[in-house]
Amino acid sequence: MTATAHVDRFVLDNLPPRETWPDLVFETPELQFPERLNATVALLDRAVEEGHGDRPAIIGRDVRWTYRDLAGRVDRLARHLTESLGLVPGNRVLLRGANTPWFAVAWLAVWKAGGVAVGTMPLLRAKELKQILVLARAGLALCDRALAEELELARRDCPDLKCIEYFGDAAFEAKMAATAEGFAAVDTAADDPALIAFTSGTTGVPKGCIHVHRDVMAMCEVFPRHCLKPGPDDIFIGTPPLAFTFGLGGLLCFPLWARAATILLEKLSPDLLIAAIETHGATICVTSPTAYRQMTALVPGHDLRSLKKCVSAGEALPVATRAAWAQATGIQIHDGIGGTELIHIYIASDPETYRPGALGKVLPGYHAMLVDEDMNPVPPGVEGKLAIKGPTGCRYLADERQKNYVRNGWNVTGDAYHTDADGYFYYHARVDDIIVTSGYNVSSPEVESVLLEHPAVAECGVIGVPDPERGQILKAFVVLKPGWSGDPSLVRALQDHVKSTAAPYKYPRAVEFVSALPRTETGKLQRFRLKG
Ligand code: 3UK
Repeated sequence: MTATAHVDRFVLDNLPPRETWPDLVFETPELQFPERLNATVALLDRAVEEGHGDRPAIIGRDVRWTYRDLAGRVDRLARHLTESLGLVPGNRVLLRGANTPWFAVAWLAVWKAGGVAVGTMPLLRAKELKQILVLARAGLALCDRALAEELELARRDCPDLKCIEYFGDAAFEAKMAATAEGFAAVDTAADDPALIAFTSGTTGVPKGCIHVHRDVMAMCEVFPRHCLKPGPDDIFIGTPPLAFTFGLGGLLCFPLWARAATILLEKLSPDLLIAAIETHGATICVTSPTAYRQMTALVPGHDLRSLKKCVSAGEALPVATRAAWAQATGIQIHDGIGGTELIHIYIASDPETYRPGALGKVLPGYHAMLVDEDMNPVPPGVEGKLAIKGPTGCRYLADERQKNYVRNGWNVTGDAYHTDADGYFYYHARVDDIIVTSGYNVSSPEVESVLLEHPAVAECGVIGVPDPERGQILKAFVVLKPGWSGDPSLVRALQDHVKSTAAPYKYPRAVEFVSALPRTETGKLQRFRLKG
């Protein structure tokens, strides 16, 4: 192992004990990384050296930066961070902003300067920011001026936070313009920490997942290389926040890795996203299943001829959503499952070989198996929990829960699936979202998927509610499409639809019509909030 470049050893010293790490395996040629690796050098500086300097890199509301423009800004900010703000390698920098060009610069500059980026979702409140600041012991924050308020509130209780640098206004632009050009990248080791990604967990203290420079490059060498296959002429667009590793990969690292362009726009609702695809001629869209559902109805009003590929992740992609999108656009979605602990996608579907109802196959570089409670493999067709290992894996920052996630060297994600004889993985649910009713196991996403096939249903969520006779019964919360009214005859029609499409015990005995469903910023349905 080569020497760390980290002068501040906080993250290195708070890695989990070695014996609780997952096995890391680097089997394919593209996963053979050098010992010294800086993600920004590999993704950006190398692109300029290779002659891509004049190609478009980042397109924002009112900017269009080439690779050279972007590299220049990254260098200035990296210089400012180290020379004016005193950043030393290993320091944590809290990052807070919507998806904007300067927010992207912040990530890349922190990496280039050897810092550890701690991304935070734009909607987080002071209380949550404070938790993260304390856990990551961040001394510095780069924050979009528009999101100052909650961070200023959090700051009062965080004496370690010495400095907040605000970007996104004229004062900052002036500061950058006055900073000298060029910056020599910190010569980080491939396994020097580059980011701490906090999980969008629903309960308890957030868990910080440590990822090193090599992990950033490994995520590019798996899903994009083997499945999405972007090229320099592609233009990415989408919604996941850069603070969510789904967005960090899909909207920043993958485009740079491919020497392609990325469109970073704030607050993209489905109607704005579909309009932006058309205006900018985007070729690859990265978003959630809900957004595809909501955009489907809007397709007829738009010219989407530029669009070639679509990525969906974050929660299950129902068969009906995939089919309706394909019908409207001719595009079969790349469904991918990933996680904050693994950094990005490890099982995905390829439009050419997808099977209806299947999530997809394990991607080259990862090994996956389905296991029972005792970590014994289960045969095809039988429900089991996913155990996965590959070039990336779970390393929580000083957290006892490390040993719940890693067992015998495998990452155990908490999701149940079955496989078929050809190695396709069929997603069932998070283990916690499996409902036991009258002794039968039913998965929420499966029933939701069936309900979504009914023409009246726009969105739905299924949970188990206590029942004296059956243990639990299924209850569906349904958002109707315009023009439908939630009366008792529709309740019966929805129940009959489930009974006739799936095993009858899977039908929801209770149905409630609602105007919206609670979702996280990462696009996940919050079923626990439906439980009230
Ligand atoms: C669920 C899915 C079915 C699943 C993520 C792509 O979602 C990401 O990370 P998180 O840590 O959550 C992980 C969990 O979310 N899930 C994600 N994708 C799918 N379920 N089908 C899918 N396609 O329970 C998983 O364990 O928030 C996704 C890339 C990076 C990510 N961080």
